[in-house]
Amino acid sequence: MIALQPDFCDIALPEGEHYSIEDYASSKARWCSGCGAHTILNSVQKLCNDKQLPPEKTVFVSGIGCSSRFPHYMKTYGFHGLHGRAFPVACGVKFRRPDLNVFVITGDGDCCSIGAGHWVHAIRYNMKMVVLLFDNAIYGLTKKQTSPTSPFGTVSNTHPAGSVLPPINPIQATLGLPNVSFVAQTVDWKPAHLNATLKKAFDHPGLAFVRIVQRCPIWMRDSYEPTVKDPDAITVLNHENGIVLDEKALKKFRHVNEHDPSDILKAREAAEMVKETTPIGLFYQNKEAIRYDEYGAHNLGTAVEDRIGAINSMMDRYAI
Ligand SMILES: Cc1ncc(C[n+]2csc(CCOP(=O)(O)OP(=O)(O)O)c2C)c(N)n1
Repeated sequence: MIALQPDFCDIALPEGEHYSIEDYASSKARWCSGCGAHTILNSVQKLCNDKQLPPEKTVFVSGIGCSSRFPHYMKTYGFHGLHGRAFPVACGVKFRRPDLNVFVITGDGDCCSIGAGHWVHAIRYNMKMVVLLFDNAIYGLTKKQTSPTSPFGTVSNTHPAGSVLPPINPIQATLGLPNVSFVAQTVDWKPAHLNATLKKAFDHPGLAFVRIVQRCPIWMRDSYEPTVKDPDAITVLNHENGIVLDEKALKKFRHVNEHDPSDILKAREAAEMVKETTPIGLFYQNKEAIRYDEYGAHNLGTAVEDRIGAINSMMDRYAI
């Protein structure tokens, strides 16, 4: 395997200086009151601060949707792109600028509907980045159309009599892809778990896919409220190599299952649990999966001179 220079992302601040949370906060978020995106934003700013990420070395790439407004609220580089296209943009950024910390912010419509093809290939490329799927199970920005993750029977503007197809389970779908290397799930209303999940994702040497079950109080209150209110509705996937909570935080959950994240077959089994409960934690991690960005940093294994030579000989074919 080709190795990257080891400390690409480590840009030290001058002695004695450090970034504060305010250094990552930009304009006031314009999401609805009670929207889960607010807590995710706080958690991401906390992560940036804890990790002391240089804002000029950090980029948030999004598609289109309420959630995709995220880059506007970070005082880092950002790219609020085209619907469903956050993945190819982020992969392009990482491929050419491996020194940057890259985050993808995408909604369930953005990722699992119009962007589904890009989602598949980004997982397989496994470039080092953190992907946050804000899953509110509805198209929020366009005011309540059925999304691929809407629960069966969801009443929406596109399906006034209730949706008729079974939803995509993004965890299960991602775990079915080749070269998948990190799949986790959390919920926006459990800050200790959310923070620990983001930290684990950032530390992963590859693409960390995190589905965040997100509250949309305007269009989907009935869908998430039982999970928020019922302490029996969540099951923590616990393991020393998983998302580790301290004893006090772990005690707040009634249901804790041991789950070894190195076992992909067990991970796929755990992904099936969604029918009875909302599992949160690290489903799967493989730190050894091939990373396409490592090849990009070295021109896919070809020396620059070879590439220039190839271009010149191609051009020569057209010379008279
Ligand atoms: C090519 C294209 N098709 C459709 C739209 C309209 N559109 C904007 S946002 C959106 C859905 C967003 O839903 P989701 O990704 O779940 O994000 P949320 O708003 O719920 O955060 C759609 C269909 C668009 N902007 N561009």
